[in-house]
Amino acid sequence: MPVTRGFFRRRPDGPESRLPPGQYDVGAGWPVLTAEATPHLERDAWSVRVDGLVDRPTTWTWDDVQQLPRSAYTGDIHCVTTWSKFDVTFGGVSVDTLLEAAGPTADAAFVVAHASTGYTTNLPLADVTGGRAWLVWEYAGKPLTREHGGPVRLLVPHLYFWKSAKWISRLELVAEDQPGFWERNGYHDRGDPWREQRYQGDA
Ligand SMILES: Nc1nc2c(c(=O)[nH]1)N[C@H]1C(S)=C(S)[C@@H](COP(=O)(O)O)O[C@H]1N2
Ligand SMILES: [Mo]
Repeated sequence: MPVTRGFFRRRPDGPESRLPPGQYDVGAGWPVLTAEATPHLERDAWSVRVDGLVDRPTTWTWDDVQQLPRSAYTGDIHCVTTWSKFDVTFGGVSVDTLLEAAGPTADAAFVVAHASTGYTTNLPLADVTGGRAWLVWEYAGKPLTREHGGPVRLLVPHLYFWKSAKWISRLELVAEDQPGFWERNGYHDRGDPWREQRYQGDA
């Protein structure tokens, strides 16, 4: 996408830019980035559990999440490998809906998102509440494909995309931040693209 990249590079990164610092517009494609083998996970075999520091540990199956109020995200996503993708649309359920049911305790301050494959990533609780995080099973109106985390993945689009765990199976609420897979390997504990929090030690 040389034309698009040139267009954005002529503009300084500032309030007018849609691109966080150090990012480029990947265009129409959607790269697949996975540090593990893509699982074959049938919808009927999938479930997600919200547990840890909650009053009511709760498990939802595929049929269960279909009964919840639908919530969609349309906007941009940003990968730490420097691609950003504009105007993507995901459909699913707000993480707020799941947390309201499970009832985080007063001590809950962070979340460890677990994938059924073993991948983990850590997030401040504040980053998955307030309408900023979803469990999604649709992309552009179609079922989310396996390689992109289907049947259901986490979506936290205001943070770098490694925080959006594919094949989500569990949200564990904890009191202290616990680095996940990439965070133990040097990536930032929060990962805000606008503050360019790529690596441990970045502001
Ligand atoms: N379960 C799981 N989730 C994951 C990963 C992974 O390896 N396993 N990779 C992360 C990384 S580093 C990125 S950039 C995004 C990539 O999502 P995509 O392949 O749909 O573009 O998924 C994130 N979620
Ligand atoms: Mo990534």
